Formats: sequence, C-alpha cells, structure tokens
Amino acid sequence: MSQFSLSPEQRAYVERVRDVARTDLAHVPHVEGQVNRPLLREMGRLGLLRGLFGGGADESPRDAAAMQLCLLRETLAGVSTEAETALALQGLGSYPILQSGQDKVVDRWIPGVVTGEVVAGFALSEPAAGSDAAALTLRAERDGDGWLLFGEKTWISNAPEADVYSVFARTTPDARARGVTAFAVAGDAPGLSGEHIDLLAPHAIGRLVFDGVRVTADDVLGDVDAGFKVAMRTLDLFRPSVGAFAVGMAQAALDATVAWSTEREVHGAPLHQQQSVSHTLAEMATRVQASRLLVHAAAAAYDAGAAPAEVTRSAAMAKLFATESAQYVVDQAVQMHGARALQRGHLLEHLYREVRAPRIYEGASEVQRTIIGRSLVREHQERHPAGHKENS
Ligand code: COS
Repeated sequence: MSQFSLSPEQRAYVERVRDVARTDLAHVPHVEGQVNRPLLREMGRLGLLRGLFGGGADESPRDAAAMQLCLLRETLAGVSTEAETALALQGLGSYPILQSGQDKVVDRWIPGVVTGEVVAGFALSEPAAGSDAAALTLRAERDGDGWLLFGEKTWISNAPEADVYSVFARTTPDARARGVTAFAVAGDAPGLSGEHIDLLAPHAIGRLVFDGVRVTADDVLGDVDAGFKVAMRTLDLFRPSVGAFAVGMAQAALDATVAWSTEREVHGAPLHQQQSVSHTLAEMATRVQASRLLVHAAAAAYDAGAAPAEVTRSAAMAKLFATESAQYVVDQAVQMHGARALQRGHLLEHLYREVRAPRIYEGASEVQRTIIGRSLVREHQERHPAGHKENS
C-alpha cells in the first residue's frame, strides 16, 4: 500500500462501508444529544464497530489498525455524521481498555463494545484540566486493595449514559503526568452520577461526578501512575482519525459545491464560470487532498510501528491540518451556496455545526501546534547535542 493511493482491497472496503451505511443505517431514527443505542447495535450487527480495532466482519478485535479506522471514519462522515461520531466515541472510550486492560477486563467489556451492546466513554478532561491534561485532579484514594474515586469530569463522550468509562485519575499528588492512573469504571458503579451537556452539534456528551466510586486493582489499565501514557497513546491513534472525519465532511461539502456550481446560473452562465468560484473550488479540493494525505501518512506511520516521536508528531499534524482545512472548506461551501446553506436541514447547515468541535476536542489546534513545535526542537537537540552550533 502506498500512502498516496488506496490498494484495491482498501477501495473495496470503502465501497462496502459506504453501501452498508447508505442502505442499512438509513432507517435507524436519528437521536439528538443522547446515545443512540439502536444505531450502535445496528453498526455492531453490520460489523462496522469491529472495524474500529482492525477486525474484519468475522474476526475478533485484535489491535488498532489506524488506516482502517481512518477509512471507516472518512467514509461514514460522508454518509452520516451521527453514525460516524457514535462509532468514534465508542472506539475512543474503549481503546484504553483494549490497549492496556488485563485479559479479564478486556473480556468483560470489549465484546459488547463491538456488538454495540456496551457503550464506552473516554473520561480525561476536567473543569480545570482541559488542554493541560496532566493538571487533572480527580482523586484516587487508597482503600484496601483498591481505590475510591472523588472528583469531576466534563466534556465526556457518551456521558452520563455509557456502560463503561476509561477514567484517568490522580494516584500521586503533585506529580503531574507521572501520578495519573487509568481505570475502567462501570457506568452504573455506586457513587457515579452525571448529566448531559447540550452542544452546538448535538453529540452524546456530559459531565460526571465521582463520589467515592470504588475501583479495584483489576480495573487498572496499564500500571499505577502510568495512565497518562495510556491516554496519550490512545490519542496518537485517534487524532489522525479525527482528521479523517474532517476530510469526510470537507469532501461532502466540496462535492455539494461542485455540483451546485454547475446547476446555478448567475449573469446567464453557470456559477463555475466565475473565475473566483473556480479558483475557490480548486483551493478547497487541494486542501482536502493535502489533509487526506497527511491523515494517511499518520495512519501508515502508526500501523508500521514507526518511532513514537514520529507517530505523535504526524498524528498532531494530520489532526491540525485536516480539521482547520475542513472548517475553511465548509465555510467556503456555505458562502458559495448563499442563504440556502443556512436553512435548517440543509447539508451545509448541518456540516457547519459539525465541523467546529473537532478543532477543539482530542487536543485543540493549539495543543497540536505545541506537540509539533516541541518535537521539532527535541529532534534538533538530539541531532545536535549541547555545544554544537549549526550556524556558527
Ligand atoms: N505517547 C506516550 N507517552 C507520551 C506521549 C505519547 N504520545 N506524549 C507524552 N507522553 C509522556 C511523556 O514522554 C512524558 O513522560 P515522562 O514523564 O516519563 O518523561 C509524559 O507523558 C508527560 O509528557 P509531557 O511533558 O509532554 O506532558 P505535558 O504536560 O507537557 O502535556 C500535552 C502534553 C499538551 C500534549 C497533553 O497535555 C495533551 O495532549 N493535552 C491535550 C489533552 C487532550 O487531548 N484532551 C482531549 C481529551 S479527549 S476529548
């Protein structure tokens, strides 16, 4: 497989996903701002959720396959952003368990995640710890052989309805990233409560309050005090796929605009004959394709087991560029359609609301720039240890 074109198998996979999404998901009623369980079960039945972790329709999930995840997300985004987001939240919430959970914890939760019976959520952010995730304060207090969790999480996917959360808690005070532990926490655990948050694009998202929620040593994902890396490795996998979601939305906006430019007449000629329109279409298409290539490059690096620094940097570049570009593309598409694109129910009205959040969640664009900038300096310093000056 080249990073620059899809293999015949990948093309066939994309076609299959598109067909299934168009035909078999279309009848599932839309749900606003809450978990759509019938939709998740249908995506489970159709084998789409299995694709989250590299499994084919008949295989059990084995591990992450970033390229497949990206193809899945880009394709679904072009058909139904609701299905796309439901699938993505399910993957983000459960991947820490698959990646770092003990076998019995994996066996308890993951089969239900891929059938859509178990809904998962990723619980990292807190009211005072968003971009600075290592500042999190949700407290894990020792209690016999386990812990009691006290504190609050916010902007949590699928909360408060999820059946299981990957929760990142502070086990060692004042140790920032080195004092965080990841736990699998059942959604119905005593002491856990929460509420929905109403967003611009109505995803299932909410707040969680932990009031002495008990977790055991079995629930620890990875090692005690090593949970920050569990979170970061999960984001290394999912950030390129957020880029893929953005590419899918941008492509849908571009397709609609190219079609519109041939249908709509202004001053007696089709819209596309205005040079400003044709040049804008060209700019949109170029940014979509550049985004797609960055997404594929990041996914390919992940799947090839590239050096961690390369995986992290290319994931950040893919998410940054694809989400910022999609915002531009959807905005231009709205502009060229005029007022009709603002009508409730129009595809572009929908995409305009959907395209905003990905520039914020899973690390805002500013966080991605920080990651990229730091990695450039670190690489330079590794190549040129102290004392060596390139330009002297
Ligand atoms: N994979 C593995 N380990 C990683 C890693 C990665 N991608 N990124 C960082 N780490 C490790 C570092 O190696 C370091 O480990 P040591 O203490 O052993 O050296 C530790 O984690 C801390 O890393 P760093 O010093 O870079 O952490 P910072 O506090 O400076 O912050 C950022 C790092 C900004 C990248 C992090 O806080 C972040 O991603 N913020 C955004 C959070 C986010 O995306 N939230 C959205 C939640 S989902 S909607």
